[in-house]
Amino acid sequence: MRLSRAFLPTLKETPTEAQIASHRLMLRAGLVRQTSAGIYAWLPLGWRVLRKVEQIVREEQDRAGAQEILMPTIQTADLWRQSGRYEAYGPEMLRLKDRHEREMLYGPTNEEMITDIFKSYAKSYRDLPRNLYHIQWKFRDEVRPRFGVMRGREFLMKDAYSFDLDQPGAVDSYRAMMLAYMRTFQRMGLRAVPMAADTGPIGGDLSHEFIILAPTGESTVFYDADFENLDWQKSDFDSAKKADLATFYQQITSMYAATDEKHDLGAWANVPELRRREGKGIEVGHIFYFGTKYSNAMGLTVAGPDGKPVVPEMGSYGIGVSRLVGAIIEANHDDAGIKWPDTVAPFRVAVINLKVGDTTTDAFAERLYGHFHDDPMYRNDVVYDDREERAGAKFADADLLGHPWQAIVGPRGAAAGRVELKRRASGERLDLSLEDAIARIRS
Ligand code: 5CA
Repeated sequence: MRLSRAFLPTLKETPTEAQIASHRLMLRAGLVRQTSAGIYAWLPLGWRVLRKVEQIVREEQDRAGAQEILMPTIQTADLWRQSGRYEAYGPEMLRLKDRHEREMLYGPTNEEMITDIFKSYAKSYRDLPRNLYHIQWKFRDEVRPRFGVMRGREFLMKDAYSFDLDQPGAVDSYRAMMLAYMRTFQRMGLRAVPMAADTGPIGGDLSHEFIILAPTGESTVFYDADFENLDWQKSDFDSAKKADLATFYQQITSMYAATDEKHDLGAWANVPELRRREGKGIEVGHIFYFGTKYSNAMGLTVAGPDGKPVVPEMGSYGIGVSRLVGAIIEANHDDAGIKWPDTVAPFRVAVINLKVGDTTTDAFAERLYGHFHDDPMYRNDVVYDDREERAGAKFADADLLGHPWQAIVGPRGAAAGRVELKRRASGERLDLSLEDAIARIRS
């Protein structure tokens, strides 16, 4: 993508309505545009990030054995009357009427709908276990939408729903999702800590919140340093194997993790001093085991192995996909702007031409841009700053937008066949030949 032709609007001034870094940066870097309170349009840069975050979530759900579907945003009130949540949900639910005066709503979550769909097809214990998920916009009429996409009214959520024959099966499904979550957040360059949590209006008796660590997070957390060190991508845990899931769950729940309110000084003292960490965090995911709460209410039964009807055990598993974009910025920024982790960056590489119009510089920069642009693996991931702008303005924009690799081409370097390669996250700068710069980015 050539910046001279792109719609990537940035703001010079710091927007006054934004109270936190990610909200400020998302507005300044032109990721989103608020269209009404708590409702946002995603501009090209933000949309690219949102899709990358969504794709990582999708790959890890699939890997854990969940299957993707897509349910609608609009639901009928009747479904929610069956579970008793239509009245109970209160003013957070956006209620609508169609032209026939039928009561509808914009879905805040989908337990009722998925149970109703599953009920239409599942007949016997052989149809279990199953886990179905979708990634869809939700609406919750929050009293105080704030912090940009972190607490919106319309927001993108991944919600998965598991159906099992019995309680031990449901616990395995729950553990498989927990492992998937650890892998998901780590792939986005985040450090996540699961915390035993209250279940709230979703109901149930086993629940964890996933808090990602960010210095500007809202809640204080106490946690074991191993949460920073363990590599869940390389871990041998197999989400298809019950024994692996049990070992994983044992390992993860034996590591200390608590928020402010639940901090247990007895237990904290038992954590070796070198492994005690205190930090700030943001909730990005929440998982629940709630047994037969919805299957009972919605009349879901299947024939068990002995022919007798069984009410399946369920769980639901949410990730705030749009919130994650804000949370990733909270965890990765400085005064100059965003520092995207490579896996979610809108563009992995930026080629910055410092003297557009100079024949040697143009030719050299075009060669570098062309190299990545001609490669299907990189074509969508390279941006070329070919604007007729001052060098200072280009550097400032590149840092604000947070491109992980910035290949800077000036007239002197171009004449000598050299590129200045800057790593946004560390600030490291290297003076390299064109070939070495390419090799470095690709490694
Ligand atoms: N049905 C369950 C799990 S599928 C559920 O709705 N859980 S939840 O209420 O905890 O929401 C799941 C995730 O959505 C939260 O962890 C949070 O990351 C995100 N989320 C919730 N409310 C908002 C909001 N107003 N704005 C942005 N993200 C939100």
